[in-house]
Amino acid sequence: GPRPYNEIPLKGNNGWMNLLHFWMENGMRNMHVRTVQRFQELGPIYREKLGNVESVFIINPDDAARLFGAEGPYPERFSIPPWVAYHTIMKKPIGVLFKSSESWKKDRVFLNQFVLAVDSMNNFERLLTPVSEDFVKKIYKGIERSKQGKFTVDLSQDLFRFAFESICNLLFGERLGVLEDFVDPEAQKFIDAVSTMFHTSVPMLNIPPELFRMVRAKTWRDHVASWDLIFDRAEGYVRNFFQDQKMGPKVTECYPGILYSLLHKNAMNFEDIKANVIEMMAAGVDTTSITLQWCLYEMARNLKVQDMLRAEVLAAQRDAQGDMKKMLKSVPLLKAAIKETLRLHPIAVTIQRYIPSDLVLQDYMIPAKTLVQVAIFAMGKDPDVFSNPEKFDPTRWLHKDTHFRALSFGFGLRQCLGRRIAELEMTIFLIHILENFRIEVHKISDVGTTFNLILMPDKPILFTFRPL
Ligand code: HEM
Ligand code: 2DC
Repeated sequence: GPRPYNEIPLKGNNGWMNLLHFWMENGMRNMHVRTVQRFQELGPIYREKLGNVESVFIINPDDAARLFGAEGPYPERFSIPPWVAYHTIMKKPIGVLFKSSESWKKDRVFLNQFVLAVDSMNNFERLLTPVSEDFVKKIYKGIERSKQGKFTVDLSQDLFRFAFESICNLLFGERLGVLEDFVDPEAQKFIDAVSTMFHTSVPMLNIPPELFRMVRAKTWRDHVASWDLIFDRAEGYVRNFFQDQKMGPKVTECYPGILYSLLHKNAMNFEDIKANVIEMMAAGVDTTSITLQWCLYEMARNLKVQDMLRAEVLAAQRDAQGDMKKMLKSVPLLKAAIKETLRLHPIAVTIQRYIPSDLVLQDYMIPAKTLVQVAIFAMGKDPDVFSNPEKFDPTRWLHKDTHFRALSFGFGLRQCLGRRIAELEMTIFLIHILENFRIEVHKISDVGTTFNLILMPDKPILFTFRPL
């Protein structure tokens, strides 16, 4: 029979000592590197105790397949303790991100129709294209102002604004205008609060946040302040939406946004809709913007790939004669480039599940309720899974065996709710950039990755844009 659980390789049995070492080595911001090292030391499965969290880590696509095959009808992932603490203590309404069992399922099935289903996607292109067009205009302005026929810039702030403008236009069917020269300080505060909320989550990931709260630690106070701002601003946007509705419902044949269609179905109560809209607003800022930044970076360092992608986009443009929906169907390599970007630079260091029943992995018996983490950052760099893993090669995703290798948005019923939105938003953005500019990195230096709950570049990246 399978080997017992406690024989799974483990380094350091005392979770608190491990955490102490981890802190001293500045390991918290290097969570991703740690997983890679552990697999090298301990093999394809290991256990880890950090503070009061114990889990099993796996790296092989076949093991991931087995895990997701056994996730059951109500898959559950690790809940970020400070997020749960904030929502519980402040009595904030929760959406799919925090719900479980039937109440999660009910929200999720309803939301899927409007956010993830193929039909709903038809409406989104119209709302996303103008945002990308504005972004392109902004870069042209920069080129003009520089008077050098090129523009060198750290794009991270503008990409955050782009992502925020995009998700808000999808939700509310209304432009905020944060890509204009004058940026509404309230919008900027929201964007900054989401980043701070992620950043301040890290120290409280493996230590009960109650401890931080008891000693009134700055981390906890900053964390609370950023969630408060997120809720306050998001509720403000929802309220404005209502006031505008009262002035006269939108009488257009145009799609008025996700919030409108959720409200008009009369299937979910207002509190639940609001909680989910707030989660989508917060989820839609850092994720797509950071991924786009990495994609620009990889294209700038791999000019041959950039040329191939541009050739595909220009050919698609000729065929489609300005019809973006048609174009979106003929850019397979560009879509593969997004997958490839997320392989090398995932947002989530792992995808996790609590297994509902006993499960055998690598011939070890793992008991029900254990937290199992698929280390997707480590998988993306594993030469046994991806040949020449360090190479940015989108073609590896075309016509090859990619079984349980594309996990950047998670898997199954509990996968990313915003997946289709994110993919569409990023594809439309990259089409516009590739049609207009050549992208270079100002200084060729390796940019590393840091763990701010989500993985992100460890330093600013300077891009140079030249008109084609
Ligand atoms: C969940 C990644 C963009 C909303 C997740 C999960 C991952 C992820 C890995 C966990 C999935 C799992 O456990 O299987 C990403 C990446 C993005 C992105 C890589 C962009 C590049 C977005 C956007 C939205 C969003 C734009 C806005 C609608 C959510 C929500 C959940 C989630 C609400 C929780 C779903 C649930 O628990 O049912 N995302 N995400 N994400 N994401 Fe995203
Ligand atoms: C962080 O050890 C590291 O999409 C932990 O848009 C395990 C873990 C659990 C859940 C993951 C989280 C990690 C990273 C951030 C994720 C989150 C699930 C959803 C969230 C991946 C890997 C994210 C960024 C959502 C956040 C929405 C929120 C702001 C309302």
